[in-house]
Amino acid sequence: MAMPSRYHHPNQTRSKSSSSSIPYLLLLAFATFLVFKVDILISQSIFSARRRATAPRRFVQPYATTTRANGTFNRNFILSWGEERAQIQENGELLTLSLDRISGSGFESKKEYLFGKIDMQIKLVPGNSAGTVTTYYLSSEGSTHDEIDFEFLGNSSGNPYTLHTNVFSQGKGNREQQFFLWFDPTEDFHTYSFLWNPKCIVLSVDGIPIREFKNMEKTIGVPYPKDQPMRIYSSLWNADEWATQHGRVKTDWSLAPFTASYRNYDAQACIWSQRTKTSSCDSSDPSSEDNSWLNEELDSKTRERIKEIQKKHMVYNYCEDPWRFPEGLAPECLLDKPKSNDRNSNRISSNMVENNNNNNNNNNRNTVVPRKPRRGKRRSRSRRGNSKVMDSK
Ligand SMILES: *[C@@H]1O[C@H](CO)[C@@H](O)[C@H](O)[C@H]1NC(C)=O
Ligand SMILES: CC(=O)N[C@H]1CO[C@H](CO)[C@@H](O)[C@@H]1O
Repeated sequence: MAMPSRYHHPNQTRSKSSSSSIPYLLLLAFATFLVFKVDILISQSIFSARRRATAPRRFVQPYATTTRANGTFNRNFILSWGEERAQIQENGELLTLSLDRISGSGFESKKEYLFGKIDMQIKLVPGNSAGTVTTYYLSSEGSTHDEIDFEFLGNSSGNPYTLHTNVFSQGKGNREQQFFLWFDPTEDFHTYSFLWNPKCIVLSVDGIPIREFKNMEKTIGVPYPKDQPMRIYSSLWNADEWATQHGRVKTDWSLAPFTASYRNYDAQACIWSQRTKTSSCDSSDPSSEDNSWLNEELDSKTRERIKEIQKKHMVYNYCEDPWRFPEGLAPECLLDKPKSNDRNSNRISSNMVENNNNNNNNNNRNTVVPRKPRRGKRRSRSRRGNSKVMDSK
């Protein structure tokens, strides 16, 4: 620094004329300026370091204060696998999943729910999404798990996504219904909703119900998901060995990373406590919360509308696939058929087989019944994408 040089020659400085001290004064002024400047720099960097240290803490804080409306995804979900491929952005209001050759990614809800009305807006992988599958589902854990599925099977450019749906109860699924959507699900966000209450499960797209699974335990003994709490899960992964056109069209990795986006998550749901084995809806004051969704049921008009939608947009229905179920269709399938005068159920089911032959002349024995993407245990990472898929044929 400049300072010491002054002390090296104290006498010389004094004995010289005032004009010769000017450079020293300048030097002193410069040194003072430098010290001051460094001080500012140091204090600035301390400040920004502190800010950096506190920012992440704020980021993962599970509960926002009431003054902060942002942070929906941070509050409700964890990024469960795929490392940096899953990201929460825009103040916690946008979540993206991506898939590359090495891994897909996924997220899941922090909490478990026993019943809920849950909306999510999703924008799917655009362009050539062949081989990719975006899942969005509710699931409990264990070998006799319950599960309610939306799965989006990608396709080559210009060809439609398949919206695949299923309902598992006590470990048993085989209730696939598939749809082609009436819009391009990659162009914009669309809302996909679960209504799950003790009476029924309804899947809706942009508020339009496309599928209902009623609680028919009492009437025909079909198990209904009502005792096991579920989490919300979503993932984007590669399933090109089966997903697109029977596995004939593979993922084009030159287009990676593939990205799907989520926003406007909104839920009314009963939060399950593992510790007390109770649901928040049991204890909550019914007058303080609007839990009317817990008793919601479809009216006959809406059921008619579902039939219309299905007639137009459904491309696969387990209830119309006797080849796959030679031992007989699921009992709930026989209920939904229009009542004929003949009450003999055997007769009804044989009529159905004939109807199927007429209605589904495109659906022959080769109908793709998607192999279910199996998930690993909760929080298991890449295993989910790599795990064996079940061949239901
Ligand atoms: C992709 O498009 C083809 C042709 O339209 C269609 O047959 C198929 O079901 C679509 N979906 C998948 C997942 O292959
Ligand atoms: C849901 C919500 O409040 N979103 C807001 C988050 O913050 C940004 C600005 O930082 C707003 O534009 C959003 O509307």
